[in-house]
Amino acid sequence: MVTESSASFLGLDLSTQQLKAVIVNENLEILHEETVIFETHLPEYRTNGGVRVNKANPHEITAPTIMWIKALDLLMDKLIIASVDFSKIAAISGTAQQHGSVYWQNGAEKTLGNLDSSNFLHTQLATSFSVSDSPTWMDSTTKIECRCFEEAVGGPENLARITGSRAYERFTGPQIARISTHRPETFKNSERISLVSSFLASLFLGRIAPIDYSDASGMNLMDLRTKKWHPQLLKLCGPDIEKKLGDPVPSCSCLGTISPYFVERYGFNEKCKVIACSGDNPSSLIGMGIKDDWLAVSLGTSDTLLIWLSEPKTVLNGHILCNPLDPNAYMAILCFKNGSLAREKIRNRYADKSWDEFNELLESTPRGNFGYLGLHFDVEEILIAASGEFRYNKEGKKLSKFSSSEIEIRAAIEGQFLLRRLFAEEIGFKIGKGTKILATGGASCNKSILQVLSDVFGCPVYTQDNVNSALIGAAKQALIGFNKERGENNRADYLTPKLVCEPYKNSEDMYGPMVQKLVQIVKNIENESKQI
Ligand code: ADP
Ligand code: XUL
Repeated sequence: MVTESSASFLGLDLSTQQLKAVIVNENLEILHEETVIFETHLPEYRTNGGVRVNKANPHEITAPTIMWIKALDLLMDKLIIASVDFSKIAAISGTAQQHGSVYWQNGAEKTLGNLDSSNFLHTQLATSFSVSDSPTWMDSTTKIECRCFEEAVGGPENLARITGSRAYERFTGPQIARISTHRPETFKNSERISLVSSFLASLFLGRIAPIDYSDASGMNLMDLRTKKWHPQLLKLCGPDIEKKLGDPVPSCSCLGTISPYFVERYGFNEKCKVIACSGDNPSSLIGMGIKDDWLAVSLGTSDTLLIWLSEPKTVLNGHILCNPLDPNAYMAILCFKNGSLAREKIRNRYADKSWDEFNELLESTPRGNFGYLGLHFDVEEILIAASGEFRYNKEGKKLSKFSSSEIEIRAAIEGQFLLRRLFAEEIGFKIGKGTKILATGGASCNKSILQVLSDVFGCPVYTQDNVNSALIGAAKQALIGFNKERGENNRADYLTPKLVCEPYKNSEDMYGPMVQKLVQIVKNIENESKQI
């Protein structure tokens, strides 16, 4: 039975489409949850799915910064209506879309520290941003800046070794560099620059919050090993950038106590701690509670793999971030755009739009699918520069179609997971005794699909009740930071995954060689795509 008698913790998730809050107790049991959806609850900002695409330049994808603040005002009101006792909240933390940037106007920090508790935040902070529309992680206007970042340190491989990623258009360093070159006056008038996560923390702190190490590693700016901004890369971002960014801090560190605004307006305890916020991927890692030998596989719109690493590998495919739980460890993110949408396409085409029929057909085919393999890149894949449909037989010969719906279905699902395994191994994930997969996201309710995942990786697959791992991760950050501040150790066992499937005996004999074969197939596909 969940009671509200003890301390509680507030976690927020400022994602692309919505702002969510969860309040949990010390056992991470959920007491309240509220959501504000930008497109529907704040239609006055005219976003699609929380963002605006510039018609004249479709690569420019932004979100009105003030909309995020108004969403917080609305969310707080929803929590009042839900009778939340704010005085019991011991600590707050948050998570947000990674890579986006917020530009505070000169004088904004002063305004933030002197807010009138009888008024909304969004009315008081309306003129606090020098750039009114924040570049988001979906923005890809920075091709030129990306090349400059790579050239500045001697090429993509060096940039990946230093910062954890080669230059990516959505990364914050190139975003900031673009603003400083295209809008020098605006840049000059920006007193501070935040990530979306540190911007969220700033609102609660009443001053500009530092960026945490994990989210900082999604900027192409920080040296992963020293955890300091890299001087040559910083230079590309414009004058006084060091002052504008401030020094990054360890994840889950306590930044201070909540601003008087929240104490007076909502009745927060003045001792309530604000814990550093982070990006949604690091927070998901925290929320899922995975460690060394766990692989987190999110089967959402796109498929994302999160991997715990003890060493920072240099990879040109994927991203290495500082680990939010262990200052000496790292984490890897592998994102595959063709996830659920590709599975849905296959279902619609070969299984009459029904997951039940899809599963029946999938289960009616043998593991290994007689060597038939399918790769479906309906949108250009991130880690493989290719798009289109590719089918192969056992000998690696290209085919235009397979002989039956069930072969098509198994070929596509095995192809997806073999590809994920190939990149996971390349990035340093070792499959062996004790390896476990934690599956999340929309498709993780499908046991037939999870069985293929289990067979291809040769390890058991678990799921967890809490689907929004980033949000629960944010609440857990609050709890971790609060305990650390009190000098107490954190328990590791808050969430208990449930075993769903185990691999069939000898599955490795089948899939091990198939992964090897895939190496050449991927090379061929990339070469073919280059020629088009
Ligand atoms: P997002 O990444 O946008 O948060 P979700 O994690 O909610 O997305 O996943 C949504 C996807 O889940 C849908 O596109 C749908 O294809 C997939 N899905 C839902 N139910 C099933 C099912 N029974 N089997 C396979 N996939 C499913
Ligand atoms: C990760 C990435 C997205 C964003 C938005 O590199 O771009 O996952 O964090 O959610």
